[in-house]
Amino acid sequence: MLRSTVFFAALASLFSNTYAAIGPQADFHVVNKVIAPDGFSRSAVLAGGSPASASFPGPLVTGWKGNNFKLNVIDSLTDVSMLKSTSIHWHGFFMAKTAWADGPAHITQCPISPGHSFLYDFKVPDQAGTFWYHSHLSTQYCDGLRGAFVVYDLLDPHRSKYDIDNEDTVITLADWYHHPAATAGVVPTPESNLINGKGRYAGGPATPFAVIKVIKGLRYRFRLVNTACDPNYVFSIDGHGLASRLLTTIILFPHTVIEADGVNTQPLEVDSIQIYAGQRYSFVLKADQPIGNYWIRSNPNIGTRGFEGGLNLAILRYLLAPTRDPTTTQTPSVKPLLETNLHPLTKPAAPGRPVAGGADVAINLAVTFDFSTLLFMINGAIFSPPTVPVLLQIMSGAQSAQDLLPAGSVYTLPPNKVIELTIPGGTIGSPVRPLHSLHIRLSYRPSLYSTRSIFTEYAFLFCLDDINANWVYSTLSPSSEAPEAMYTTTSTL
Ligand SMILES: [Cu+2]
Repeated sequence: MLRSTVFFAALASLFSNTYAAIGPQADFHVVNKVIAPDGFSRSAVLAGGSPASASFPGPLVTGWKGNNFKLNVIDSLTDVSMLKSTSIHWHGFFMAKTAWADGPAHITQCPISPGHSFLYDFKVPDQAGTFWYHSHLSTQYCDGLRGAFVVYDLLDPHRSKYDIDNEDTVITLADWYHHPAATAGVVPTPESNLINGKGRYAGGPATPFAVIKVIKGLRYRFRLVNTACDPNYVFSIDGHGLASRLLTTIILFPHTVIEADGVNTQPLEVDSIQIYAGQRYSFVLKADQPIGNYWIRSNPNIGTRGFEGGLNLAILRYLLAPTRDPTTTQTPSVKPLLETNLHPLTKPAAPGRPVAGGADVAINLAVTFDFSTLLFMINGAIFSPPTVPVLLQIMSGAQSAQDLLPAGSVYTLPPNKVIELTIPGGTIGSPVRPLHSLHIRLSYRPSLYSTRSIFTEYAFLFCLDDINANWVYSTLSPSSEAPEAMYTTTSTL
């Protein structure tokens, strides 16, 4: 068994897409470069292990559970049409005791100015799975600075379910804009949507599709990452959903979700995945169909939808298949991913009583959007970047939340307590049908809680004194959800 796995892994590496990864220790160059991922040339903000290799998406960062990541971000930006400072957020990591390395500009650090560097030095002791990174300075990530980040686990409990899991099984989805974010309008519509950095726009040239290569008979762990600033996507692969499974065999699981946002889940069979900005899913695809080419589809909710003219498509190509475009057709999804059907593989211990109101402290976070100012608010407070980052304000002697800027965005939490957050849905940008991703962070000292809302996302920075502090995060109607569903959400942020 081991020998055959090694053989197939070697074979797969020969049939690879050469997607070079960096990490856990690496220089991370941030540069301006003109690229045309959809056939339209524009200047962009890109990252690379070297200035020459800077690309969109940025380099895949990889490491192992337990690693100490040391990512030295070197700002060499020069293009004044976009932000020249930068800051990078490593999305999904708990950053225990290294809140300073979390990346949100004006919260945990000053932006890195051009000509300077900043070493993000953090440990990942107890997390594994699929993550990502992006600029966390205003809207800069929409100009290109984003990529995937995978933490492998030597003891992955799902390891027996797949044969191949490498750089080539990472699939990034992204929106792409033809104008720099600063001049693109308040809520711009993406001109195109990219799969692994390639795509087409309506009326544009017939640029090459991204090609994902597979070998018949192997099982692939694909790691799907939505790095978009805005859209969500309905992702599917022709011929590899439940429908085809019924036609072939009932033993195989061609499209099985096993991880959501860095948390192992109980296997869940699906035939399409709707994925929102910031979300990640691992799914196992069994390459069990006739050797050939199959369309990979990523239909956005905004921008030019559908697949006319090659939009929102990539190719799944079997080894020995001819090098030509697929002719496959989409079959209706009969088993889409429903997040409420996802459950953690191991049931976490529940803090407090896992019901609404079962925590020591309950805080309601009402997200609203002011159409006159075009600003998001949380409990009526907008986020305006303070001149001194919040973490630095604390280190400079600020003692209470009331002393911290921005006013109205910082909450005091007692240590060693269970905190329940309720984030009502239904408004623009709220968690139900979210427009943007939601970040919740946990770290330890001092007692601080801040919220932000800037254009694309909300972030919550928690600092508690107790390493064993647990979190309850509940949605609008927590009582209707099983506790483990609540905790899937809790632990995936
Ligand atoms: Cu993020």
